[in-house]
Amino acid sequence: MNAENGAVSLRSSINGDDGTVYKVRVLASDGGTPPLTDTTVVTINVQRNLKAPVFQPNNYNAKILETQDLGVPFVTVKAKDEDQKPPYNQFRFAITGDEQGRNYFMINENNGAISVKQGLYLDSQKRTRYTVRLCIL
Ligand SMILES: [Ca+2]
Repeated sequence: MNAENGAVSLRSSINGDDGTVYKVRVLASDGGTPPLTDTTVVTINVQRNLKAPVFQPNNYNAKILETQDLGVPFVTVKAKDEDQKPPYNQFRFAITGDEQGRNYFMINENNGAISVKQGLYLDSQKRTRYTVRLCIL
């Protein structure tokens, strides 16, 4: 702590320390004899979001029939976030990218299960390959 202006800064790295809340008691004293003082507590919450979630594996391939039942998962994606504590190791899934993925497919935001949202036989372009882009929130 800077004795002149009261600024609190880190003396050493807190990476690897398990604590997420630190309480620092701060004393102010004047130049009188005896000095008059007051104390306060500064509570410091450390956000430990050091790692981004990562899909494991990076790419998925699935083969389904044109008549795949709607809402029945046919592939489930997985991801991992190596942060130690919630909420920093929690995440949700979403479909992103162009409309081809979002029109025909949906994902369970919690468990990553992907299913068909709209019958593929309705696709006027009769595509046989769809690319679904996913993101982790
Ligand atoms: Ca994280």
